[in-house]
Amino acid sequence: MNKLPLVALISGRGSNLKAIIDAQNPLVEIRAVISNRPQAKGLLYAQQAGISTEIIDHTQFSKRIEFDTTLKTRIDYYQPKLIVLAGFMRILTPEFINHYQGRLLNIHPSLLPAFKGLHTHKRVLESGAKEHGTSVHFVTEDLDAGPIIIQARVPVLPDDNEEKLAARVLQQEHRIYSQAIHWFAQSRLQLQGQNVLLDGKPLNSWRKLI
Ligand code: NHR
Ligand code: GAR
Repeated sequence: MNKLPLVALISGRGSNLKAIIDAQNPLVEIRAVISNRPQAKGLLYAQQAGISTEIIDHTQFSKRIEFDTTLKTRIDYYQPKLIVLAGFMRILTPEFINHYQGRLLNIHPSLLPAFKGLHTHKRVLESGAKEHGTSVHFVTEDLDAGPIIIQARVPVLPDDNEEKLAARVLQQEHRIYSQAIHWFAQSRLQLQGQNVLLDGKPLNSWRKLI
């Protein structure tokens, strides 16, 4: 069987990476994990699993494009068919994004298009919203606005704080990221312009929400 070669980009804790590793999907081969932060805990999960790791410290680059060019060179060394952002915290330049058109995924901690950007849990709590969640999307130039593949929702509870809410969302992240990767590895998932196709058919909103 042909395994899907994958490279994961991380910046920190790496719980999404761990969930992908622990899923042990026989269709997926994680070729490398690259972090922009030397101290990222997620690197340890990769090392424990015998996966190659690299650090490309963004603070060592004066321009975004230089960081992105180096990152691209290192990613391409592993010849991945899929690149996943797993808690990766650097905005990527259009040149980088275009190079990986249709094979770059991100998991974002909100029900997109609501709450793009950073600090989503805090902002959701402040907004008084009754529900929250997470989305996996294809990455495009527009920040957190690429076509959505799959979402999961969670309730916001009366005694929630940022930590409790984040933990509830995170459980769902681990589930839906593995699902999206599995679909991609089965060659069932495709980006066509602004549409996501599953089995050749556009995904409509109720099929995205699980
Ligand atoms: N790049 C592009 N072009 N498009 C997207 O949709 C991207 C992206 C890079 C990362 C993840 C995203 C998220 O899920 C992501 C999506 C970082 C920032 C950010 O502001 C925003 C969104 C996301 C990731 N980063 C700061 C920056 O200046 C740095 C913050 C830090 O280092 O802690 O790059 O939310
Ligand atoms: C996750 O909640 C992920 O959705 C979010 O950061 C966390 C990373 O956790 N991503 C972003 O906010 C991207 N800007 P992890 O390192 O344990 O996977």
